[in-house]
Amino acid sequence: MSTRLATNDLESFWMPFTANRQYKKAPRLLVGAERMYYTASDGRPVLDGTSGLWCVNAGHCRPKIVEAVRKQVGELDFAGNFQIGHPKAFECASKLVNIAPPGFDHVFFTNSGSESVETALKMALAYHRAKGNATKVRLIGRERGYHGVNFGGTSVGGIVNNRKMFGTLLSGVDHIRHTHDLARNAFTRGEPEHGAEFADDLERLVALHDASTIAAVIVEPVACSTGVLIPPKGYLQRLAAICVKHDILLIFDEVITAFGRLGTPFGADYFGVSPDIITTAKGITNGTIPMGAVFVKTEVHDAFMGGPEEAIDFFHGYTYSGHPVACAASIATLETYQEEGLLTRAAELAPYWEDAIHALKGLPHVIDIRNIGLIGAIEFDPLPGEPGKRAHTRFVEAFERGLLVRATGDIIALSPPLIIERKEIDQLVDILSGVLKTAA
Ligand code: PXG
Ligand code: PLP
Repeated sequence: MSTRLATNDLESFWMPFTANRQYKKAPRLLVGAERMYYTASDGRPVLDGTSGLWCVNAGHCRPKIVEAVRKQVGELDFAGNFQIGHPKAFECASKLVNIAPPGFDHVFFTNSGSESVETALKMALAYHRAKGNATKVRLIGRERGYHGVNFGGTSVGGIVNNRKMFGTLLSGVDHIRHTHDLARNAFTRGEPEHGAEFADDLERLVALHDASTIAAVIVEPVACSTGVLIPPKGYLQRLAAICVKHDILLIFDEVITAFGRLGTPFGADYFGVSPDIITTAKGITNGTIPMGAVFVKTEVHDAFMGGPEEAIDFFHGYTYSGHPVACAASIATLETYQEEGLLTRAAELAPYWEDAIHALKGLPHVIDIRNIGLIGAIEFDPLPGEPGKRAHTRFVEAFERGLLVRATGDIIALSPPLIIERKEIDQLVDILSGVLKTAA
């Protein structure tokens, strides 16, 4: 099979979240992968410092998952789940519930993080309506939040470039402030000391809109896409308490933090905070097959079950909700996580990881280094008038030197597969350090 592309072959594909014209002048192509490494189209190994796009938690092309997909696609390629079903979806849901935080006893399947977010937001609105609180219709997000790219997620999201071109978005949405505070928290190891009081910003919105109009608050426990903003100590606990006080549902968007990224199965476990709804995707199938799932507390689920038994309880679902191949991939993924202890492995590696990436302090233009679980971020002072360029240059240079990182704004985010070994952490930091020392 040819791994080279003629230049004109690149034109048809309008790539997502990409500077298409720039990329196509000097494309970076991946043609294979195994465990911790990609293979680039020129045959070079590239250490995966980002688990693909935060999803390949068990490393690439794991035989058990590959085999489960192969077998399923030849046995039952497709079966829907609208008023009919297939066993793998039930098996997958109950296995997921088994590793979920206490109280989360139902899952609703989707095909992506974006769809999980839309599902959760609609669920929150319908929940209050079913409980007789029909005025609770507002949705609250947070500045710098990322909740996917569909209209609901774009509306509650708080990244300006993801919003500003797309009109008025959903009505009745507001945002609490973000938690980034370099002045007080730069170079903190783990959770920042300062900023629990930022949670009180929700009280400001309650005072403005009245709690009787607010359905839900959605936040990422760790805001990863925007450049890894780690919640200050006590912040999430305080946010949860304010939600309880005002009968506002708390949605944790754990598309990245679920499935072991922080060293616990879910971010909710890590922070000891119990939300009402949890959105997931990515690591649910180790990135092998697109899939998402919304985890729901008993109380939320049961609010939908008050109507006649023959009435549909939630008018929502996707053609591919609970797709057999995705379910097979997910079951095999969960088995792999369990057999190899991957849902907690990040906790063992976290101290080594923390020391390794904080060693980059002092290199040119580095203004902050952040870490939690097996996540890291390095923030650069922006080039005057050219925001994002410094991180992009370093991302390209790292790729040339055999390391895949993710650039977002002037931040490099790191999230290697949870199977990473100490020597590979050393390799990652060595390459990065070489890049940071020499890049323009
Ligand atoms: N919520 C959160 C918290 C996410 O991180 C989504 C929703 C949307 O998921 P889908 O599957 O629809 O993409 C995400 C996805 C990056 C990056 O480099 C992050 C995501 C996706 C692509 C790139 O930070 N997060
Ligand atoms: N658009 C049309 C015309 C459809 O018929 C459907 C599904 O039947 C959809 C959109 C939604 O597609 P999906 O269920 O894959 O999200």
